[in-house]
Amino acid sequence: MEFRKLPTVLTAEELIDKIFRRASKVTGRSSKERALNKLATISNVTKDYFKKISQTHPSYEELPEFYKEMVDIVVGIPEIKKSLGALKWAESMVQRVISKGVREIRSGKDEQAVLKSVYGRVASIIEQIDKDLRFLNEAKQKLQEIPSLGDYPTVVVAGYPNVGKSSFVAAVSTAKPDIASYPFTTKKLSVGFLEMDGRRVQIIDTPGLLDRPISKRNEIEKRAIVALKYLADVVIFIIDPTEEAYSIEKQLSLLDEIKKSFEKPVIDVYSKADLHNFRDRPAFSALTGEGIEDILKEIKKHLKIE
Ligand SMILES: Nc1nc2c(ncn2[C@@H]2O[C@H](COP(=O)(O)OP(=O)(O)OP(=O)(O)O)[C@@H](O)[C@H]2O)c(=O)[nH]1
Ligand SMILES: [Mg+2]
Repeated sequence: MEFRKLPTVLTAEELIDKIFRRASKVTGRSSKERALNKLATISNVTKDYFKKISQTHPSYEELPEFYKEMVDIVVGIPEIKKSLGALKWAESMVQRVISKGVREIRSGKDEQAVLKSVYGRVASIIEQIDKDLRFLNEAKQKLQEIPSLGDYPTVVVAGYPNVGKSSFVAAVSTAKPDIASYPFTTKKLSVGFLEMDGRRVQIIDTPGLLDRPISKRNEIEKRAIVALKYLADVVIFIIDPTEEAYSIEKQLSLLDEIKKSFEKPVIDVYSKADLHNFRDRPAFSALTGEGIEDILKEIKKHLKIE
């Protein structure tokens, strides 16, 4: 699925401008012919524009579950459908106004008067869907945050905020996620790749999760949940035992919750090994590189790449 190909959507004002600018360039041998040609242009430009927008949206019901749920989280499938429906409505209204204008000109009505009235009515129809056009443009921007995934063995990295998930993903893969010293830095899923014995594996960095029920989770946390639910072949659960931001107890409770909810293999590891001496589970440091090889081996075992 490629949401990056969705086109920018013009506002009503921009679209009206575009349509009438195109119509203004139209010529004809007589005033009547010119007027008819203008109407044909308005009809075509509008039709093509709406078609371009609708056709680039996928059929949402048929998307694989991961994408369907992501679209619902980031924008809402019913809302997108409603706005696409509004475009369809506008399109048929515009065509009706044009047909009427064509009939009137052919039956001898003053073409300038007809044109003026058609312009007014077309503009008013498009203004009525301004909200929908703006919504679709915002939706395009948000949908672009949904990563395109390949059909590769997949590692999902999860844990509390600020524990070093993004630093791990950056250390082992091609991904360049945001890393910062404050919690909730990562707000969307990002995908990187690594080679394991010549095989491609994808690794997904997720936003930090707090230990709380799903019904209390916000839109950003839900992205992590969806990745765990649909994408993970194996989960790397990162625990920061320095307790700088969150207690080990809370982190372990989240680990438990994840193990119970998703029934996926989970490898739980300590991060920031350069700052502490806990070694009752694998420990790594993204800073010094200590322990990273061992964790990659562990992943390989779980993905049965050997
Ligand atoms: N000393 C040390 N600091 C680290 C290590 N890994 C990450 N950090 C620091 O910990 C902070 C958080 O790192 P991130 O990788 O952004 O953590 P995150 O889990 O992705 O955080 P969120 O996206 O907010 O959930 C940053 O200031 C990092 O520089 C490490 O191995 N050693
Ligand atoms: Mg992060």
